[in-house]
Amino acid sequence: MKEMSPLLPFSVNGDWKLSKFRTMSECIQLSFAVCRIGIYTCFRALCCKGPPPPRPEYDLVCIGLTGSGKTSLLSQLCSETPENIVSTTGFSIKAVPFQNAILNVKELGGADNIRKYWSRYYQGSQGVIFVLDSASSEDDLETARNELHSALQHPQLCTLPFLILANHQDKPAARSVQEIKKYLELEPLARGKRWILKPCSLDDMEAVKDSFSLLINLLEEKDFEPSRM
Ligand SMILES: Nc1nc2c(ncn2[C@@H]2O[C@H](COP(=O)(O)OP(=O)(O)OP(=O)(O)O)[C@@H](O)[C@H]2O)c(=O)[nH]1
Ligand SMILES: [Mg+2]
Repeated sequence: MKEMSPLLPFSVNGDWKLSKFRTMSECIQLSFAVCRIGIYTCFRALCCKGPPPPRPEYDLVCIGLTGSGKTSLLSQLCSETPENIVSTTGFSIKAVPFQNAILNVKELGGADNIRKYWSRYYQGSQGVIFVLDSASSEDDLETARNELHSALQHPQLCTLPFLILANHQDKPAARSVQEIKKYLELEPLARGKRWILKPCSLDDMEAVKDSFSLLINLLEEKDFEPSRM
């Protein structure tokens, strides 16, 4: 016992050091394992990520009298410079990108001599955008109403969602959306159909984008209500 007693503290101290060493090495191993998992996860995220799912595409037709602002609105939505916009002769097609869909919009020129050919270009449309100038003369508004009624009743369009944009709201003479709604006499013609009537102007493109998002919801058959404003 006399010989053992000096060794006892040394032995306890040695075990303690050994266990401390083991704990430290386990910690280091654990840290390496965590790092390996982290690096592997980052690598997978960066290198093995597949392409994002394709956005659905919809074919739309955009109509409205000349000067109502169809080309201007569509150009802004495509982030094109608004300069050099001229009256559309015939038609023009733009792919308008949104976060959850791509809208292939066929704009038909709204001049008197072009409107009679509109219906030839309706085939294949999945939705309709009708643009009107809220500050136009009574005569022009009446013409716009007649054109809208014809479109709502056309066999190739009558079942499709409609987005009606009461544009030029920035002008002092612009009628309110309530006045326009009354003037357009959408009831009972549009009852049971999917349509949205929204005020807008070129200087508030966020509101225009919101209106298009509602149209996309209708195209996706989400959030269906027979009519809304
Ligand atoms: N103040 C104002 N002017 C607008 C607005 N939207 C369009 N305009 C102007 O209206 C004019 C006609 O616009 P367009 O985009 O060419 O009209 P459109 O409907 O494409 O006409 P067509 O191609 O002939 O059928 C342009 O000078 C535009 O700058 C708006 O909200 N407010
Ligand atoms: Mg145009």
